[in-house]
Amino acid sequence: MSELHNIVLKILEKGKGILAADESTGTMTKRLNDVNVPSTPENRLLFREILFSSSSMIDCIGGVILYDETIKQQTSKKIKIPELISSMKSAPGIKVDTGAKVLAGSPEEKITEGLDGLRERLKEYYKLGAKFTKWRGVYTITKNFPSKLSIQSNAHALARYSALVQECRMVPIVEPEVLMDGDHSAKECYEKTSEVIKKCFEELILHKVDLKGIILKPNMILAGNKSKNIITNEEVAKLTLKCLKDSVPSEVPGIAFLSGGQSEIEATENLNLINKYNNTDFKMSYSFGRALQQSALKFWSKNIKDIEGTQKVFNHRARMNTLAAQGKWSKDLEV
Ligand code: 5MM
Repeated sequence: MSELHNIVLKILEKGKGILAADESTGTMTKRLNDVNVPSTPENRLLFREILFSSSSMIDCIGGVILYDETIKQQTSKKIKIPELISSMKSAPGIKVDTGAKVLAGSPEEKITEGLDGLRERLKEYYKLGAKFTKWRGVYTITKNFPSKLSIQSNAHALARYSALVQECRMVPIVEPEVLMDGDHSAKECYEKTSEVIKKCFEELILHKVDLKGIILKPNMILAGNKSKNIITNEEVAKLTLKCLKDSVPSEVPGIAFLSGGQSEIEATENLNLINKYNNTDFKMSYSFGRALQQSALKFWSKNIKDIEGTQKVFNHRARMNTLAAQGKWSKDLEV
């Protein structure tokens, strides 16, 4: 079995998922400001160190996606962050894109940048202990979007990124995120997500990426957050499964969903149903940012010295999602 395939299986073993703690400084500042905590490097580290040393890291979190600032930081006890994560039997990962910028030729859309100098940055991250990486392409749904240009150019970037990452012996997380923003129906989300994912695999294959050594990080199939036609959780799960079954090659070992602005419980409930109905060979887990951290951040902001209390809140969410990744979650466990 290849080294990369092994890393994927280890990250997603026994219902484990991924903690997406790769908020750029701008996003993290917004998250902290929303709960009235000043966004300093020390505070960003403090909150993240609390999460990374929680007990659920050992049995629930197979990998943590870090941001450039965090992977180079040390804990209060002078332990390097990637070492702390590895000591919790989890894999350190790193976001390597440099953000979504205006797409020339279709200025209302975005193209993710970061390919220039990537090979050299990857070598540095590998030395720092990273076992996997992440790159996110973003797509909006409106009457005319996502355009062919945005679908094609983001797929091309995701594939070039993935090939470089595998060359450097790390697992690429391929994240094409079709945003939930808008009044589109679930049917439109299904159609656009299918088109986006199919194009990504066309490019990944063209760039000779080993599909057994990647993790796909897609959105679930949801109606837009301003849509009047909300669908049930059962329908979300069934449409999501149908979309992935039709558009993801069977060699791909693992799929780890983003939460995309769903509430914590909603994301867990949908993941649970996806696993209950899973009729594919894909491992279906989570790579949540907001849906893993929201309540812990809220608690911590009001009890900044209460490390144990914050970890209790985080451990609960991680455990609920690991149960959901095995189709074993139920609402009564949430109390
Ligand atoms: C954690 O948020 C990530 C970083 O976003 P920025 O680069 O904009 O700061 C983000 O890429 C995240 O990994 C995914 O979108 C999934 O996060 P959610 O919150 O949707 O699960």
